[in-house]
Amino acid sequence: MKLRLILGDQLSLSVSNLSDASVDDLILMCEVKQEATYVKHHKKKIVFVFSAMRHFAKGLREQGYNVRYVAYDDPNNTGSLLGEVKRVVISHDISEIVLTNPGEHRVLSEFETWYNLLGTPVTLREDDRFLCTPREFSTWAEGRKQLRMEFFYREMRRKHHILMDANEPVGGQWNFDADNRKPAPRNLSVPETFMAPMDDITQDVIDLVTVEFADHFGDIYPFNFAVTRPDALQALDLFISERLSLFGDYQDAMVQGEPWMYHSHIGLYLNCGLLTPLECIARAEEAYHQGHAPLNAVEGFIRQILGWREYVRGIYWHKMPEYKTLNALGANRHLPEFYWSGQTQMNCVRQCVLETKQNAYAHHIQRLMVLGNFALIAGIDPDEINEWYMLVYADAYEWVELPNVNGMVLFADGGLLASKPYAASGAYINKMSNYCKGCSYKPTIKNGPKACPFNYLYWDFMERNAEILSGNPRMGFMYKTLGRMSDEKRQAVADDSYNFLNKISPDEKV
Ligand code: FAD
Ligand code: DLZ
Ligand code: SF4
Repeated sequence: MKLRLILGDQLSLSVSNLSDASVDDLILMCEVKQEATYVKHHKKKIVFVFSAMRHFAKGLREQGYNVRYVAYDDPNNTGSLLGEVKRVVISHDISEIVLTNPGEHRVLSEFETWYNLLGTPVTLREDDRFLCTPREFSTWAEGRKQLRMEFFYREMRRKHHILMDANEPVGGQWNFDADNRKPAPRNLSVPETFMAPMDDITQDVIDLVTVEFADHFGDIYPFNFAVTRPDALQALDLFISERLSLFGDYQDAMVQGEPWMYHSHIGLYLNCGLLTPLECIARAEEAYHQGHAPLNAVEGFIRQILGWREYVRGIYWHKMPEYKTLNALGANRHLPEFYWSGQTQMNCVRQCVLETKQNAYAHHIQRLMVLGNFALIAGIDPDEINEWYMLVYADAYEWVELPNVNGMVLFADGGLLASKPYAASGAYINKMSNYCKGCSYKPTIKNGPKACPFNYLYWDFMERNAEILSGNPRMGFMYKTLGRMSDEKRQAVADDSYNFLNKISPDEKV
């Protein structure tokens, strides 16, 4: 018989190593310490992954497959993927181990050793749930100095014939961002996110995680994530019917007490396999053609999945393992304690951390322009902030987390992914959110004890990295502005930044 190992992010019936599965094969799924603790994942993420795994295994059994499911607290659980595969190989007559390429380089490197360690043939198959293979991406990337997402995205639109009018983009433009990204009006009434019912399987997992992962970050309750494909499809439907039409308009808006906004909240389902990218894209495209959502929203949403999601995965496989070691700006400050506790007077950071803790979710602009922007301009060590992003979000897997952090947020790849760092002062956060109203600092004050730390840290970041960044044509204007600043002003920026950064290092409350 063949052994088919299904990982916690391969929960799709269409996954390639199940495509020719027969009832005579053995399908192995295992909850292992190795995967649950290589970073100390948010408790809610572990509940989500384990419960989704258990539901998926149940579904396979109901279809007649022979499934060996090893629960975390099984006394014989070896704690590792190899250990569990070895137990099967020893006790069964296994002719071949059939795997689908994993989402993380770390796991792929491990799989590649298995034939030598086990002596049983190992076959690795493409993960064809993605719309661009690593090889196709590398072919596209070869010879290009800069790998701009926008050009990749256009090729993906053409290749998959999405939002196309023959050879032209629907609406005559590839990108409608000029119509998007408005701040939220005061009286906005955001619809509730999808809330899945909880069953006994999830309750069992919650009991397990409460005990076994007590020292991990995050809240388990409330637990409303879908853990089955039918529920994940309902979450998608709810997004399409209630939020998609305003997705573009408020894509970059942040409102205190509204963690979900008009985003889709499907990233965790896509990444573990409960939903497939093409079905999400098709539902959005259909909503446009039926007149239920405008083109700026639909194109913007599709670009995230067909463009950004595939593009960051391409970058990951094209550049790993070196990509993980990059630190172009030489950032080396320790991650401040408030990334865990939320205990800071910076209201924007506090709100985003506390929502992350409660929901294992923050929307893109919170991740990028608040939590990421702070890490960038304060010069936080890439390894420490990457570990943080990897463990706090329910949708985090290294193939998507790492390029977003090292490329988009930290500019640690020296500009391979982003043409310039996404650094911003308090003015941006004030424009796009209402956080500043409840803050001890003032976004309009540039220096001194009441000044928004993002203001002086922004200029301090520019000073600190002038050698690397001042030649960047997209930064020219900012460096001209810096050059025109008086010596007193530059000194005030340096002093305020020095004092502030010295306080966060020994974790004083700032
Ligand atoms: P929506 O805003 O509704 O977008 C729809 C879908 O598009 C998402 O579900 C996702 O699949 C895709 N998408 C959107 N933006 C991106 C992007 N930049 N990269 C890849 N896919 C994208 N996304 C993850 O899936 N896992 C991560 O670990 C992750 N870490 C991130 C870390 C940082 C610092 C930043 C700036 C972004 C990160 N993202 C990550 C991308 C994005 O923030 C999340 O995909 C999104 O917030 C998930 O919420 P949603 O499903 O409501 O997305
Ligand atoms: C995220 C995760 C967790 C928390 N636990 C498991 C697990 O116990 N067993 C498993 O097969 N997969 C788990 N996963 C998902 C894996 O970490 C993921 O498959 C790899 O990182 C490769 O992308
Ligand atoms: Fe954040 Fe500055 Fe606004 Fe406070 S004033 S919420 S620190 S941007």
